[in-house]
Amino acid sequence: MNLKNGWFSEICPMWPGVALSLEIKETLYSGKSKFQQIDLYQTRHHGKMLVLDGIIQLTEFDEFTYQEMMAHLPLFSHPEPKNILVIGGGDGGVLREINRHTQVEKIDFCEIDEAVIAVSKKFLPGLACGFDDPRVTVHIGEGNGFVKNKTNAYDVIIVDSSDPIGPGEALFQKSFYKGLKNALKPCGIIATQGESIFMHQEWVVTLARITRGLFPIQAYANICVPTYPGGSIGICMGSLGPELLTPARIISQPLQDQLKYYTTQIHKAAFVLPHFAQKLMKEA
Ligand code: SPD
Repeated sequence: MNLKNGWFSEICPMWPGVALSLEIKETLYSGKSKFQQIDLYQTRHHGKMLVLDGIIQLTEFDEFTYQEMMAHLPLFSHPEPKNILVIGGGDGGVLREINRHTQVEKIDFCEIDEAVIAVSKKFLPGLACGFDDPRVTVHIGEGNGFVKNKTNAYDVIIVDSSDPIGPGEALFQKSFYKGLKNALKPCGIIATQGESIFMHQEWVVTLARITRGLFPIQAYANICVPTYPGGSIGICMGSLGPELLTPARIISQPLQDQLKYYTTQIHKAAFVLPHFAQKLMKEA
């Protein structure tokens, strides 16, 4: 049981021997969907928190760091992103960020668990605010199967998955990445949840190997997320054309004013890795 004496502790075999604990004021929702246990807590100091199968997906305190970078890094790396696919991210945070891009014309949004969308719409309106945008089409189903039927369809694909245990597992396999590549237009870019350089080095290396084998340009970006294991998480990126390390377009002032984390400087800095992580990437 991860809720004890008013504290939630995130205990997971993927990061043995360490647990982040947050003080809970109230459980707002707790239920089992077809795929996973969904819990929504009001924490005492970090706003609301979404937990799937005992693992923290987001807190209102720091969700902007992850959602902004997952969306704006690939979208600003692409010279003209018009057709976008999002797999996962049923809370809607990444979608909220994509919707800020006025040149985007069409967004396919594929989420396996419609209950996550429903709970987020009810309890996290600050995140799940983009589903009614006329550019968005929601597909409920498995991401792997969805991309298999797509060829030459998207400028940018973003995979906002949970960890590679439970429903997210298929999204960390080479066959899935082959499907992503096939679904991209010739100059397309993918950005996938890339785990932590401190806590999940095997996964970071595995994803680097997979993407390097499939894409001419590959990179790993680091994001600070205080409530994720080790305080950071990565984005694994692959590109069929555009450079990734510097943005293809400079952000406009009105869009910059809406954001809290992403800037042109943060875009470049996110790819600057500590020496041990550079070595990991080289050896991958
Ligand atoms: N260890 C948790 C990783 C969760 C990544 N996905 C979060 C979804 C937020 N939109």
